[in-house]
Amino acid sequence: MDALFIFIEQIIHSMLQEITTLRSQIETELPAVTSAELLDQFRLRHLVKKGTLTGLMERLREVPKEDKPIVGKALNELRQFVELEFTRLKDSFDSSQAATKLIDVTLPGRREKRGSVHPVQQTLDGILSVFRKMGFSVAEAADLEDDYHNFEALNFAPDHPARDMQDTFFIKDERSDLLLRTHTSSVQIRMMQSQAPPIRSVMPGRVYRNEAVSARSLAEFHQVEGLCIDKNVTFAELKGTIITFAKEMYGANSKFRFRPSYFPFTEPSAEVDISCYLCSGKGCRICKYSGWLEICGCGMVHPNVLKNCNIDPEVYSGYAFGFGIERVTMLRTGIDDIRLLYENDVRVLEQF
Ligand code: 2NL
Repeated sequence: MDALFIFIEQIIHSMLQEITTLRSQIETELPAVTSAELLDQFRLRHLVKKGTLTGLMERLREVPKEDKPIVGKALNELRQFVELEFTRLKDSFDSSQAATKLIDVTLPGRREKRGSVHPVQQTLDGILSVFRKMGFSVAEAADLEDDYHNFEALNFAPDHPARDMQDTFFIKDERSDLLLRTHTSSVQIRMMQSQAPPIRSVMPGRVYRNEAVSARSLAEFHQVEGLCIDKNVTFAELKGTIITFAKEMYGANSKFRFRPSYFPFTEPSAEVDISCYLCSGKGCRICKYSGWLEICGCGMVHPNVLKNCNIDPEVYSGYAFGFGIERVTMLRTGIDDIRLLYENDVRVLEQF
C-alpha cells in the first residue's frame, strides 16, 4: 500500500516538474521566434497533435482521479500561456506585413465617387424654374388620396376603366375609398376648393399606376401638372404657355403640334408633340419614324370640374396640362429604358 502511494506521489511530482520544465524551455525559446517562419516551427513543436503539450495531456490519464484537478490546472495554464504567446506573435507578424503593404506611397490614389443631383430631380428643378419665371406658384399634397379627389371631382364616370383594380392601387382600409393618387390633378382639385380664382399653379409629385414595369413604364413615377383659372382664359393662352415652356426646356428651334385628344377633365383636350430632337423631324428610331415625340397632355378645364369646385363656369374658365417627369428626363438625356433611372447604378448617374 505504502509503496503504491509513494509511486503515485512520484508520478504527480514528475508531471508537475515536467510542466515547469517545459514552460521555462518555451520561455527561453520565445525571444528567438522572430519571423513567421520560425513561429510556424514553434507551432509544430508545441501546438500540434504530436507536439509537447498534447504529449503531456495524454499522460494525465496516469494521474489518479483525486489529483487530476491539480495537474490538469497546471497543464491548462501552460497551454493558455503558449496559445496566447502564439497569437500575439502571429498578430504582430501579420500586422507588420499589412503595414508594409499600406505604406506603399507609390500606389495611385483611388478616386472618390461623388454624389450628384439625380437626373429626374434635375429635370423637375428645370421645369419648376421655367414655370416660376412665368408666374406660376408650386403646390403639393399627400400621395394618399380618396376616390372623390382623384376621380369623382375630375369628372370620371363611375365605370371609367382607370377606377378598376387593374389600373389603380387601392388601400385596404375600413375606409374603402382610399387609393394612391394616379395623377397630381387631385392637388389641383384641393387648390380650387380651398382658394378663389385667379389660380396659376404647378403641382409636381409622385403618382402610382398598377402597371407592369417595362422599358417604357413604371408603377411609380413623377408628374407635373399645371392649372390656370381666371376670367377670359383661352385655348390660345394655353398654347402660348406650353410652347413658351417647351422652348425654354428643349431649345428655341423646336417645332410643336397640337393634336385633338380626350381626357374626362378637359374639353377640348389636346396632346402636344415636339419635333424629334435626334432627327429634327426627318424620322428615326427614337421617334418611331414619325418625326414627332409626345411631350404632354392638356386642355380647357371641363365645366363639370369647375362646378365640382364651386367655381362658376359662366364667369371663369381655365386650362390645365400634365406631363411625366421621367419621360422628359429620357428625352433630355437620351436614356431609352426608364428603369435605368431607378437602378441607381453610379455608372449611369455620374454621366448627368
Ligand atoms: C397627361 C395629361 C393632363 C390635366 C392633366 C387637369 C387637372 C384638373 C382639371 C383639368 Cl384639376 N385637367 N389636368 C389636364 C390635361 C392633361 O395630363 O398626359 N399627363 C401625363
